[in-house]
Amino acid sequence: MFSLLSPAPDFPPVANAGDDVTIRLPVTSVQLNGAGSTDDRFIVSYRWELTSPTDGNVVLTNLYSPVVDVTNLVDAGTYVFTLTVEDSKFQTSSNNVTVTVLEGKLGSKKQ
Ligand SMILES: [Ca+2]
Repeated sequence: MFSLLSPAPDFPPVANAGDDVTIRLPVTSVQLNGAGSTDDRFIVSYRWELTSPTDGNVVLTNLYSPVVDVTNLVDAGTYVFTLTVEDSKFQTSSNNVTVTVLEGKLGSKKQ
């Protein structure tokens, strides 16, 4: 039963890690933007992590902000990053974004 005395609802946030990205070597960096994440009140924290692969030397800079800089994507392949956001009521939401790194153009392969 709804009562005016009950606490105002505070719905969970909705994380949005942005669109999937494809880059081609020798480009080894990309910026991911989670600013499209929403909440009925406000989001208090952002956290980015590399979910897959779990090894490697990928570097995330400013991983506790809406926009993260990813560098050192030196190996061609598929990388999955997870953005987790938390609202003022400690409710969380996660969303993945995939970064595909393609080999360089034919004739420019690594030695
Ligand atoms: Ca909320």
